[in-house]
Amino acid sequence: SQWVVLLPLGRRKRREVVMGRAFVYVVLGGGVAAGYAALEFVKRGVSSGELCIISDEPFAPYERPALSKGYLLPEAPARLPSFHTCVGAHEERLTPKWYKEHGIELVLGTRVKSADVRRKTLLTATGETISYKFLIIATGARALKLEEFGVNGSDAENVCYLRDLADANRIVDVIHSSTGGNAVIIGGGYIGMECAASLVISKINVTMVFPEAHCMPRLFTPKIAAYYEEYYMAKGVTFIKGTVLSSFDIDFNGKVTAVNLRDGARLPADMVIVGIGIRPNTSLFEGQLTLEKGGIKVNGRMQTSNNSVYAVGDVAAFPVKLFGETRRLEHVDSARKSARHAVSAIMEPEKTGEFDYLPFFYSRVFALSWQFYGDNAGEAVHFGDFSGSKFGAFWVSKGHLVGSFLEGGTKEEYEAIAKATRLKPAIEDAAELERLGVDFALSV
Ligand code: FAD
Ligand code: NAD
Ligand code: ISD
Repeated sequence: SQWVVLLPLGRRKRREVVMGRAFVYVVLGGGVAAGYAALEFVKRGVSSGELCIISDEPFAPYERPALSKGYLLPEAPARLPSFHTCVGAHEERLTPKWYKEHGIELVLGTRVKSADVRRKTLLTATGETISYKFLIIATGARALKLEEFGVNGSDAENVCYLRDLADANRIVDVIHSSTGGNAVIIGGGYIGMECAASLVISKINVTMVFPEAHCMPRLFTPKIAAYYEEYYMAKGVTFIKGTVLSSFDIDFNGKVTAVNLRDGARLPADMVIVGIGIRPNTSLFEGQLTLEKGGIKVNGRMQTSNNSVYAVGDVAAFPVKLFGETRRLEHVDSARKSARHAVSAIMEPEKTGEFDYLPFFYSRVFALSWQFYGDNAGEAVHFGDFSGSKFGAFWVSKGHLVGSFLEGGTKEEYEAIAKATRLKPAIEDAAELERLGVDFALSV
């Protein structure tokens, strides 16, 4: 519904007309979680005019994972509308027309600049006040900037980050002007590894620089990392490990021409991609909601410290029942499922239990494809053929299987490691687990 309020403003108590709208449900943020929340609201019978999604991006929710994979490829690149949510989970593709047909208000290209959880209102940068009965916070995260590590140059024309479609379009332009040239990738995490593959395919010479001893340090063991690094090196990628950049050489046109490293090396560069981690977008709610692990703390119903407010996706720190502790996960499966769970908890509270989530991460680059389930805690037991194309690892903690990684598996094998990880079977003989490998999971 629409409403108009007369507000006393300033010392002279001027009265001003403020336009506003009221909805039963508001999703703040229009990314992956918002798209899956919308689908779940419709499945559970939301009425026309009850739901509003507010996003500062000018697009209806889309599958963000496509941006570091298909979107950057030189041949038949992925483009909207092909990857609107919810195609990533093999569900309906929700185009802007779909939202319209279901009476869902998409407020796009609009930033929310403040929130008042006591009054149940959001104030947009366009001056509109949007009120809600239930709010789902799905603001995701922002890319960390080099400046936060004391290095300037993020605003150079050919220095790129990757969080949203605008960033991806910029990378595509810079790739086009760098063909045959040199790229330096700062960071050895997901963005670094996936972008490196896309750049190699686009015929750009890639050097990756990161401070740790191996790539993907948050998840991979040294042995797993060595496999991927060797594969990448065979594709022409150079790894410079154990150091960080100290400065850029920038020309008169505002373009980086070289990257200087703390160890004294100087790398000529036609383009730079920075992937050095993220920070959840919590700032609107700091001082209003309880935070934990850098995110907004929620219970097993995705409900924050305020009963009317839920949080999902990258921004939510939720109890992972399987581990008995609160975690904040930065992956798409978690965003999709936490969003659906929140909607279920709001619309059918009596039928909704605690979120019981098995963490799932994956990546696909070149001809490689891996999946990981659970927790990489305890001791890693590697299995399979590390000189071939199918291998993996199980993590064993306190005598139980808690995590599983598999490269090159079949659908059946991935399902088996997921099931086995959820069951947390007791492991008495690590040597036997190593010998059986994926067959262990298939036998559980
Ligand atoms: P997001 O999808 O980031 O959506 C948040 C939305 O909120 C954005 O649209 C943002 O603009 C908007 N917003 C924020 N603040 C405001 C505000 N104040 N006002 C209005 N709007 C606001 N995970 C995987 O598991 N596998 C992958 O292969 C994978 N690939 C990825 C590739 C890339 C390039 C990136 C960046 C991430 C990838 N991820 C992947 C992670 C995954 O995409 C995220 O976990 C997921 O997008 C989180 O969903 P979300 O809805 O919480 O946040
Ligand atoms: P990340 O946390 O995966 O990796 C960050 C990397 O930055 C570290 O591995 C480290 O090598 C590097 N680093 C840290 N400080 C540095 C410094 N001072 N100088 C140089 N390097 C430094 O984060 P990301 O790669 O930026 O990815 C961003 C987000 O996108 C994450 O949430 C990630 O989960 C998500 N993402 C996920 C996937 C996937 O799941 N397949 C793919 C792409 C992006
Ligand atoms: O989940 C995903 C993923 O990894 C992608 O690349 O969604 C996208 C595409 O499958 C959607 O086009």
